Amino acid sequence: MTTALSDNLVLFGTEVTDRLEPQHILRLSAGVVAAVRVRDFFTRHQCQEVMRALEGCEMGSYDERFVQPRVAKLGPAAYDYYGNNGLTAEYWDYGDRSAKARATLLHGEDPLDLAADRLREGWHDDVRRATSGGRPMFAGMIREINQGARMHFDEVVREFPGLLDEIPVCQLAFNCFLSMPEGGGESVVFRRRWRPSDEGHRDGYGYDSALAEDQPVAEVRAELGDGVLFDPRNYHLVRPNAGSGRRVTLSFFIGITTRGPLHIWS
Ligand SMILES: O=C(O)CCC(=O)C(=O)O
Ligand SMILES: [Fe+2]
Repeated sequence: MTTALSDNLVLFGTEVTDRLEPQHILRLSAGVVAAVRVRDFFTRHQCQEVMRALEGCEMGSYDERFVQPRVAKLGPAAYDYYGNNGLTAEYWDYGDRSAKARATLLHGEDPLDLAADRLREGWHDDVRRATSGGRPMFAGMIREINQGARMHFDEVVREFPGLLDEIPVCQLAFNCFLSMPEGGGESVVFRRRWRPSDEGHRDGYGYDSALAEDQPVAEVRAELGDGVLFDPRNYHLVRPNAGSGRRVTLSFFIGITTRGPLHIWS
């Protein structure tokens, strides 16, 4: 017997690919890869077009009482609109308005449709909006994180039990980078999931980064147009921008259910 790691044990790394395949999504779900970076998920030209069209669009933000530094976005997150009886009326209303505003940002087309098409190609099956109480949820916010995001996790089945009609066995975060700053803006994913005892180390939506400091970590610096996927049940954070430029993504979660299609929501 040896205590050394066997050569075929898989560690926690980032895979970079030009083409998304079902294997990437399955390896992320199985937890043997930390992140997948798909090069040129959108072309440079498509990103520039969305950014140009976005100039005429007013962005809101996450609830600033909880999310500091401020994170601007177009479109609701379930996180902000979860009441005692599920999603609030504002979620549906703001979701409808945001989807309309987003629907023409890419030469009159919806960048979410493009992202969903690319995911369908990569998954070899359908991509649908997740439903809550029978209603298709909003999916595909446009989010601007320039000053970083604190370490947190996202796990819909734990944070909002009963929200999704179909329970995903695994949740992935998807971010397509429409604009990247000159430096910084890395996504950092730790091989460490939430534990109940972590609640004592929570401040608002963020957790003390010391909780994950000795764990394997993957750091991804996306290039313009890249699509980055990871399992957000692992603690993750975003490093602040360095130098000029904005960090803007098209973002949603992906639920992998025991049936074929992927389910997406924000
Ligand atoms: O923008 C990123 O790199 C990750 C943001 C995030 O927290 C998420 O997608 O869950
Ligand atoms: Fe997150």
